Amino acid sequence: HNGNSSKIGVLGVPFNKGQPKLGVAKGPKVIRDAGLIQKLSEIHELVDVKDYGDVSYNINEVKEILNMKEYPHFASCNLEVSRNVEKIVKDGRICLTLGGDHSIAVGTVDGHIKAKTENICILWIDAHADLNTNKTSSSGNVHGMPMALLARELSDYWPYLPGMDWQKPVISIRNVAYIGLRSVDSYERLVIDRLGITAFGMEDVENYGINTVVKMALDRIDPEGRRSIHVSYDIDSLDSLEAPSTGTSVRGGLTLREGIHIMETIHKTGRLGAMDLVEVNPSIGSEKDVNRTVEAAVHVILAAFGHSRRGLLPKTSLPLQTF
Ligand code: Z70
Ligand code: MN
Ligand code: MN
Repeated sequence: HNGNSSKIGVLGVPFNKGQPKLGVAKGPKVIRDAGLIQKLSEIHELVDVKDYGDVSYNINEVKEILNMKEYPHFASCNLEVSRNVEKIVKDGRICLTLGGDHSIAVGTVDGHIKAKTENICILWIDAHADLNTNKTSSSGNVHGMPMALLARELSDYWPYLPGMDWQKPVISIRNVAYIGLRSVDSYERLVIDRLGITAFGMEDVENYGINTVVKMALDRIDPEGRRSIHVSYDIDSLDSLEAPSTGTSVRGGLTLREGIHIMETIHKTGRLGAMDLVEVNPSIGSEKDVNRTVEAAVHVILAAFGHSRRGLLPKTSLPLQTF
């Protein structure tokens, strides 16, 4: 592992304007209330976790953009997200960002890129591709657009976006892989095909198994094992039965075991640079549904930072005669 692998910085982004359901702004609170910080610090004795609190922003009065709902909020919030993530990564910590809806990944990826000297790659774990532009989106919801905003190859398909000039440099789509797709819009599908984007849908998880899928994904986006890995984890990648409390749950998704397996594999690379955990919405479903969803999120996060299902050896070994 690299020297930073046990230093974690947690950032909350209670942002809900990338989609219409308000409760997703309470994601950071419910995940923290489940004891996340304490549980992270208990993974093993070398873990050093610092909570940087929640991002707040002042709205910049930029002009509205056609078919991008709440665009001024999106642009203003993501600038602050980027600044905060950049600072946390420069502090030598792996930045764990708790959303909020998935539109905040524009800021988290940007901050990660700006903080690192080496190139980064992205693993986007999601039921959806989030690859719409304002011209192809049928919803106008910006949480369906972050990957299209980040991809260099799609920059010509966007109008000039006032208030987003800070968002540079963007990443090549060749350094991005998807896992978990099962609800892809037709123009997103076209872009995936035309650009040859590495995209593992649920049928690939069935055909190859999750272990092979993660290995193939990493081999494509980080063939030499030298990049800083950004994992953008949408909780709706998990099956509706595992994570019911999310805005757009889609059945037939990843099991929690598959979700955990992905993050254990990422942890073992020693190159996780930043992770987003987004789209947990505690206003959706029953109390039991919310608890189940939050527990799933916590499991996935703990796996990313080295929690082992094999258990830990004791810190000090007792004299043998004790047994
Ligand atoms: C659709 C759109 C989306 C999450 C829904 C849905 C996108 N492709 N993303 N839920 N997390 O509106 O663009
Ligand atoms: Mn998403
Ligand atoms: Mn999604």
